Amino acid sequence: MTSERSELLKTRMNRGFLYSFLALALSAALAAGCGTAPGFAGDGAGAETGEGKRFAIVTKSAGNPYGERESAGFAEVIEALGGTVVMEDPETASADAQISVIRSLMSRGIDAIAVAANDENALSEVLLDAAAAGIKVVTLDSDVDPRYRLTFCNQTDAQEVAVTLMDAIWDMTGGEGEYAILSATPQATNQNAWIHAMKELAETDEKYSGLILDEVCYGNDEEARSTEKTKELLDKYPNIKVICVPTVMGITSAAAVLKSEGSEVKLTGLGLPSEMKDYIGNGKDDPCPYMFLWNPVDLGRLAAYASWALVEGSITGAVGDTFEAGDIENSPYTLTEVPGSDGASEIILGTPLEFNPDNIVEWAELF
Ligand code: RAM
Repeated sequence: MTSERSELLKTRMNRGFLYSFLALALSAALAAGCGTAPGFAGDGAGAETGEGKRFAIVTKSAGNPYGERESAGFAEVIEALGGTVVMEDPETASADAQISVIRSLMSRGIDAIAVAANDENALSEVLLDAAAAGIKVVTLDSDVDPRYRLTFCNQTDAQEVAVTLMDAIWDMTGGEGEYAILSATPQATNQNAWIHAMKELAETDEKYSGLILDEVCYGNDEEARSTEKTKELLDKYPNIKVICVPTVMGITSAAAVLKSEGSEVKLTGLGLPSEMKDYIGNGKDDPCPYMFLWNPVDLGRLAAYASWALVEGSITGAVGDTFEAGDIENSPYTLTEVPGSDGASEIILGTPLEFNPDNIVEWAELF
C-alpha cells in the first residue's frame, strides 16, 4: 500500500465505523492481492432490478460533442430499460469540476455513476465515498486508478490506438520527418495512455526510427486554446510535416487553422466524422487525409448496460463476468483483465474505425 493510500485510510478511519470497516476490508483485499478497493468488487449486492433506479453519467466537460454522444447513448439505453437518467457535466475539463458534480449528484441520490475521468488519481476520494454510499461506479472513455471503480468501459485497447496513430503519422510523413502531438488536458488518463504507448513504439520499433517528435502540447479540449497551440506549432517548427490530434475538440480546431492558413502540414488523429467531414480529403487543400475514432454513442450505451448489470447484481465487475449489451456490435461483452494490472477489469468496446474520403459522408450522418 502506498503511504498516500494509507494516509487516506487513516483519515477515513476517523470518520467512524463505516470507514473503519472499509479500511479493514481494503487491507484484506490488498493483502489478498485483489488490487481493488472495498465496496468495489465481489460484493454482489445488486438490487435485482434496475427499474426505477437512478443512473448518472458525468462526461469530461460540458460542450464537448464527443461527451454529448456518450450521454445520448447512455440515456437511450437506461430509459429503454426503465431507469432514470441523471446527467450533469463539469463546466471545464478538470478533476475539481468533476468532483463538485459528483458530490452534487450524490446529494441528490443516485444508484450508479459512469464517469469519464479528467484525472487518474484526483477522483479517488469522491469515488470511495460514492462506493461507501452503495453507488455502483464505472468509468468510461478515461479511467481512474482501478481500485476506485468496478470496471472500465474502454473504447479500444491503448496499444491499438498507438499503433494506428503512429502508422498514420508514418504514412503521412513518408516515413521520416517531424511531427507533433496536440492532446487534450495534461492529466487525462486516456490521452496519456495513448501518448505513452506512442512514444514507446517510436522508441522501440525500427519502423518509426525516421520520425522526430517535436513536442506534445495541450489544447485542454477547448477550441480557443487548441487553435492557439496549432498556430504555435506551425510557427515553432517550420519543418513539421504532421500534427496528430487524438481529441475531437482539438482536431477540429487544428483542421480549421491548417485550412485557413493554406498549410501543407497534414493532420490525423481522433475526430468526429460529422465535425471533420469538410476537412477530410486527398486534395492539396484538405488538411486531413484520414483519421480515426470509435462510435461514442455505443461507448455510452456500453456504460449504460454495464451500470445496469452492476445495479441488478448480474455482474460484480470481476474479470470473466459477461453481460448482454443490446445490439452493440460485440455483445455479449466479457470483462477482461487490464493488461499488467492485478485483476482489474475492463470492457473493450471494439477497434478504431478509419474515416477517409470514401466513407466520411456516410459516417458523418451517424456521429
Ligand atoms: C476528446 C476527449 C475524449 C477522447 C476523444 C477522442 O473529446 O479527450 O476523452 O476520447 O476526444
